Amino acid sequence: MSTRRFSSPDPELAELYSDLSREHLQPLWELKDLLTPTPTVQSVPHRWSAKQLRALGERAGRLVGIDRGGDRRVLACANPGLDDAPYAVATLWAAVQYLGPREVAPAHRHTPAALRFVLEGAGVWTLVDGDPLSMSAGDLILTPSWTFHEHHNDSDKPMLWMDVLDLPVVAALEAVFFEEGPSKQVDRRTDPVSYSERTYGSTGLLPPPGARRAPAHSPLLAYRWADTDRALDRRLDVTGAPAATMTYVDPTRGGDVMPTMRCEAHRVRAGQSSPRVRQTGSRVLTVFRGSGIASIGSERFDVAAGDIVAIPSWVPWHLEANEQLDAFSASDVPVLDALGLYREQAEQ
Ligand code: GTQ
Ligand code: FE2
Repeated sequence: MSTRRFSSPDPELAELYSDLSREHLQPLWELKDLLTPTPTVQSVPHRWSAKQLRALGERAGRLVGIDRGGDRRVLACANPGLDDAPYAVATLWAAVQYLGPREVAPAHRHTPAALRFVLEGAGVWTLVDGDPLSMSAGDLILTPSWTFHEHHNDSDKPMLWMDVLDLPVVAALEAVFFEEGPSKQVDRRTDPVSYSERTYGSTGLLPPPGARRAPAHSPLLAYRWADTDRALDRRLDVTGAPAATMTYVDPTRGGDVMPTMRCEAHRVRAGQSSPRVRQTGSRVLTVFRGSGIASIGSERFDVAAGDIVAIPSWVPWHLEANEQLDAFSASDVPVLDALGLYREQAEQ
């Protein structure tokens, strides 16, 4: 067992390299592409089409029981640039989860944090530490790090949504833990509205600080489409701009909803474009309504509702709308920000 051995035509150097290798040392002067002028980005721009995601999700629903593969029926977006890794971009897992009528995905928890953005349908409840969060089209649901979560489809129709997890980040930090849930939990699905929303879901109003929870993530765990829709409308109204982006925030801190992921809602007016930017950090974006083009680097993907696209680090991107385009995106920006590594640049 030795580390990589470098070669040289100079016999003395060759001998040095051989001895270095035996001692598990490598000479920096022979190491190329380590400190690059701009980021080396392995993942590539990519689009997963809603049509395929839905059709393949349904097929998996017919063929594969919920008890296979970690009690979740999930198809992971695997970026073609990342070899065989099941990651949509370098730092984010993105997937579609298919839950058939009356099916239950039982409780578990893990240190990677997750979020769900519901693309269509209604009738599923996610219980987060027992708190029942209903899931409907356009809603953002958080299942932060180490919270128990289980999904129940109480309806007669299958449902499909997008999951995003910070799994690649937590795996790189070698901090992945997983635990099965308690087999018996109090089921509060008869609660009309979650505790989380009743406590933290009134815009601009919070209980006294002493009565609040102070977890490392937003204590508000559900962000409803009606609120997002209104916020985007008002923003476009106020700015008169061709496009608007709104950031989902923790109402108690005003910061990102979870320490590792930023969530944003985007709206582009019909026939208009969002500003072209490049940013450090990776992003996955899904179209909620409308259609248009996701221009990512030199790629131009036609996109429509339910499509998922990968936007790798430092690749310029923007959206163009045919009819009004609404989209949701999640990125690792809070991580880059916390480490002083976030950069953003307007592009042509
Ligand atoms: O719903 O609990 O896409 O644990 C990947 C891992 C979803 C989930 C995923 C998970 C889940
Ligand atoms: Fe999970």
